[in-house]
Amino acid sequence: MKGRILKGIAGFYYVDVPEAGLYECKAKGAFRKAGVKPLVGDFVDMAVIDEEKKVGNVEKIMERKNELIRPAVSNVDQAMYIFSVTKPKPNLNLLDRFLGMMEYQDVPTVIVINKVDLDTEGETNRLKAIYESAGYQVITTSMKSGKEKEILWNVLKGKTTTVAGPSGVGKSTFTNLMHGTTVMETGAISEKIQRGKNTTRHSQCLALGEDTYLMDTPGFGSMLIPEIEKEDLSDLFREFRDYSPQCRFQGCAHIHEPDCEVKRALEDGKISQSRYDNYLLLYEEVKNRKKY
Ligand SMILES: Nc1nc2c(ncn2[C@@H]2O[C@H](COP(=O)(O)OP(=O)(O)O)[C@@H](O)[C@H]2O)c(=O)[nH]1
Ligand SMILES: [Mg+2]
Ligand SMILES: [Zn+2]
Repeated sequence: MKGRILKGIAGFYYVDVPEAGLYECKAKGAFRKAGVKPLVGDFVDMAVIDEEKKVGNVEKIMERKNELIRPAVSNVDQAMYIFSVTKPKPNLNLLDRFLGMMEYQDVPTVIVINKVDLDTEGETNRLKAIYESAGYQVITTSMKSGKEKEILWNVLKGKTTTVAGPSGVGKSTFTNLMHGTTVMETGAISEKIQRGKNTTRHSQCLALGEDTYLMDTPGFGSMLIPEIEKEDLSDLFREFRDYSPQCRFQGCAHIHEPDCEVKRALEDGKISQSRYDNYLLLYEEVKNRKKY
């Protein structure tokens, strides 16, 4: 039977088979020998061992569309980064790190600014402008009111989306809101998975509907992918790529070099100061990072 790994804990993989339900599976020793580790998000072939107990074996892992490094999940179509206009206050440095990581892994990202009902200073529009001009889709919403439910659902529909963002911004509210629009039978699956939740947080995939999945992954945190070199960083700020080919020096870091088009774009207001400042911070961080 064909299914998808929605969760993995301590050597067990929970495989969702449409129509048939959720199976607790072990992976064949052959995978271990080949150095392949099944991932949350994998599409697999599964053999039933005990239908009553819903126990099976993962026989084959289908070719992956992609594989994220951290968190280790596969077959992700897009990322959604949620933050709130206030309560908690936005941390754009965290957001820019996240965007950089997703650029590095070629995962398109949609930005959601939540709690616009609490905005009294036009902060939402200021933030939206920064990221739209950087080339990102930005959705502003108040999850509490459920107003933009349709818009959000249309972004998710037919895709696997990994959701990230600081604590308290409304990620769980979002997940619940999206669950509300789903077909009944997937509800039971996600409940079963939720019940298995323990203190260590694991990545898990939530089936919202046919071909529509949310990935709830811990550990995006504030890290940068270790392989990123300072020379790579500029390309991870997508709007910089519009200007960097015209810099006088190849490999321009856009910091002290003369005739730098990125800095010119900054002066002209085409690149936002906040994005540029975070680039500088990350550049220093990567430069000074200890090599192991
Ligand atoms: N004012 C307001 N509060 C919200 C909104 N969305 C979520 N919240 C509240 O923010 C708090 C944190 O939400 P939660 O979904 O648990 O955030 P998470 O930590 O990212 O999962 C809860 O008390 C929610 O009710 C919103 O659009 N406006
Ligand atoms: Mg939550
Ligand atoms: Zn430059």
